[in-house]
Amino acid sequence: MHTESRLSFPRSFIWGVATSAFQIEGGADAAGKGPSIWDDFCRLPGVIQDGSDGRSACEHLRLWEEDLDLLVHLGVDAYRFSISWPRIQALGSGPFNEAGFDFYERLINGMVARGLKPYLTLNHWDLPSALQAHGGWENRETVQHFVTYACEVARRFGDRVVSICTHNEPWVMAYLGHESGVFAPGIRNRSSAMQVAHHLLLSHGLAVKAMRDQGCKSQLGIVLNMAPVHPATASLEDQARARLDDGTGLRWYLEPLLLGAYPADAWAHCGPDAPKVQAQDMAHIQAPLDFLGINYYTRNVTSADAPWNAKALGLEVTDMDWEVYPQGLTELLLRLHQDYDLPPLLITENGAAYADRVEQGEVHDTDRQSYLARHMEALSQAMQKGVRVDAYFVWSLLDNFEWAFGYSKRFGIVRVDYETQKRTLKDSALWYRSFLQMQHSMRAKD
Ligand code: GCO
Repeated sequence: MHTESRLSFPRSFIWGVATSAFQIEGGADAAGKGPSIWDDFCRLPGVIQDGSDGRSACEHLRLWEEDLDLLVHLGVDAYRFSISWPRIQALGSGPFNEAGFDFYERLINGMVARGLKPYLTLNHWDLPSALQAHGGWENRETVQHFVTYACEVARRFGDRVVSICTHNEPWVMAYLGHESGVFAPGIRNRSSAMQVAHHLLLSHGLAVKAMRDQGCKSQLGIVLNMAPVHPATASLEDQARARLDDGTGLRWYLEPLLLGAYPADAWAHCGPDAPKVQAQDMAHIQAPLDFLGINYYTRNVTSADAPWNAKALGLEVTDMDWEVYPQGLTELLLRLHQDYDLPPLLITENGAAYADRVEQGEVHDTDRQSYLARHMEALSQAMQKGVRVDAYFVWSLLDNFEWAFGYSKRFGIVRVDYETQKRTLKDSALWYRSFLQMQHSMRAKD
């Protein structure tokens, strides 16, 4: 594979890997931790494909030093991780849990001591169950609890973490959590979903302002999942459908942040399910961003009749059956650059699940390596055309708990044997490592 030679990135570019708390930490009942909505959701029959849960996951709570050493071995500049809110505040309001804070204190200090830049996420979906008992994100009071939590984290860690992201993928929490119900908390109600989306955005804006007002030095922003939406055919129906899906899935989240308003076409489509928005909410949501994180995996193709099935059409797909479509990343970035006045962008997640095989202790995941290389090339193309992107994070460092798919899908560049918790670098990790060595030697020549 000679893709590397076509890749050109600024010397200051940040390379990393990403994980999230619930997917790797385990330690579900560690000292002082409260349950999260994902702990509860996993107990419902039939919702997790392999019947598993996050109780032990990758046991990162115990093995965090080994995992940080892996990051050093890979040669990444940065590590994107998330904090489990119920680990540091069992009920999501009231007293903070010092044992929980100790863990993140050691983890962050461990990164700093190893020369790794910490990129912290406050909410990667594991809301404290106690807040869900009062309506969770549908209840406007959760907004204020989140701001309190954010300010406490920023007060303790803001001097050491490079960046703080409020929410990871609000669309997933709103839509998958409250409309289709395939993710925690498993609610199926469109008007709840719309209200949740609004409260997530509002809590983001208020938290950013509050953290900034208290003098937090970290870069503050949010992470959205994004995909270009293509019509399956040139028919007017398919085109209209694609435009609407772009409105409800992408612009619904992006435009309040950047323009201070919901997109009119998607709003009209809400009908009676439109969220309740109070005076000043939109101004709060539009708080200036130091960065916007983008998680990119695939494109969406929409069709007015049968659902689009990339695999059945013989297109290249990953083990999630998501189409491999690297050019969509270039397209997406160029479109954003053209349509909006953007803050610096970060690619906060990009990666792929494949059904890896272990052969004599090795994993020759050329499919994942090729996926990553082609997406890095697509990123580099957009940057060469003038889009400012400051960082790229591979999803994920480790195989981990892939939500409703449990442990049946492997996204890691490092394999995890869940019986022994042994970590093994896959070929994709070795490739990323040598790519990073090249980047670093170019920097050293300056
Ligand atoms: C997301 C989440 C990750 C997932 C990954 C693969 O982007 O959905 O941030 O937690 O594991 O995306 O589905």
